[in-house]
Amino acid sequence: MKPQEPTDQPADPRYSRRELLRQGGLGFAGALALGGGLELLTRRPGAAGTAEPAVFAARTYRGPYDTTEPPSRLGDITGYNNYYEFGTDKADPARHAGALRTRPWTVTIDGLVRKPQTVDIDTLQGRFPLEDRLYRMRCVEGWSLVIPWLGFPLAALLRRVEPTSAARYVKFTALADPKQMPGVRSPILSWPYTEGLRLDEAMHPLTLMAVGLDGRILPNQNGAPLRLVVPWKYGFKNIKAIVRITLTAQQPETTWSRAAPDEYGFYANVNPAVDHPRWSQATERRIGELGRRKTLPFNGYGAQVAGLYKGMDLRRFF
Ligand SMILES: Nc1nc2c(c(=O)[nH]1)N[C@H]1C(S)=C(S)[C@@H](COP(=O)(O)O)O[C@H]1N2
Ligand SMILES: [Mo]
Repeated sequence: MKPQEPTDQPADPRYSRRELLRQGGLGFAGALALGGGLELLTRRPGAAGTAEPAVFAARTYRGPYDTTEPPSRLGDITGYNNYYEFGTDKADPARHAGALRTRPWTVTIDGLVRKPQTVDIDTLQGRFPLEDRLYRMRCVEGWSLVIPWLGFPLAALLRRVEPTSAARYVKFTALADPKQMPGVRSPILSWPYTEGLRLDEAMHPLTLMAVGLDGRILPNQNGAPLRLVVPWKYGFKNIKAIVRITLTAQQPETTWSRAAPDEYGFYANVNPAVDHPRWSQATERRIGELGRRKTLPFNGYGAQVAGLYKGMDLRRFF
């Protein structure tokens, strides 16, 4: 992951916070949000990522977990991506991920749980009320976006499968299908892509399983049909195209820390005080903005999550 600079584009006024507030009655939009998301998510996968109008653009994002910053331009969120299964260029996922078949799709939840299961994605997402969450995302390469996710808390899923008292970590595994994913045919990373969280991180209310974006079904390039979102960590923790969630006693191996253990740690908490060996992490470029802004500890979520790491040396556990 070498740092790459995006082309700067002016923020699309349609997605500015002020414009969203101006367009819609807040209460009305709020009431619509949940039902609308569910209805749209029952659409065939072909509806994803098309240029259809943003029916639910007047979303409110006033919940306790939402940033008050304006969402990034939708074209940047869906056009500037990291997804090495489809290539290493930022434009590759938008170009190639559309061909991925995301239905039918099953997710296996296993390991140290009382109720292991393999469940169809539509059945799985139908079990939980979907929530809108406007989160910052900071890639380890030094760029960031503000993304309007739709999903459910990972905690809700985990409670349902009943982790045993021996479970201490959660391991996530992505699809690795060389027939559908050209990047998997080359050894740029060890496939399948895997990630992991400590169980308390996984249970934190900010930790989201995303199935949608901007009120619509998740575009393939953003990780359809199921993708992890942990907003206080570097973007590479946010594993896309999840097929398996395994509760473990030991800290799982993760793709990027395996590829370069001195550069990418298991924790990967956003930390402006700990530089990447090859570049500074003190600042970032918000895609769509000119210049750089300061990177915040825990990506600005310190008040909610710093307590998870009390007493830990965050330079050592980076
Ligand atoms: N399966 C998979 N998930 C992945 C990646 C990947 O290459 N493969 N890239 C990660 C990285 S480095 C980042 S920054 C984010 C990017 O998410 P976005 O493209 O939706 O913004 O996805 C993460 N999830
Ligand atoms: Mo990243």
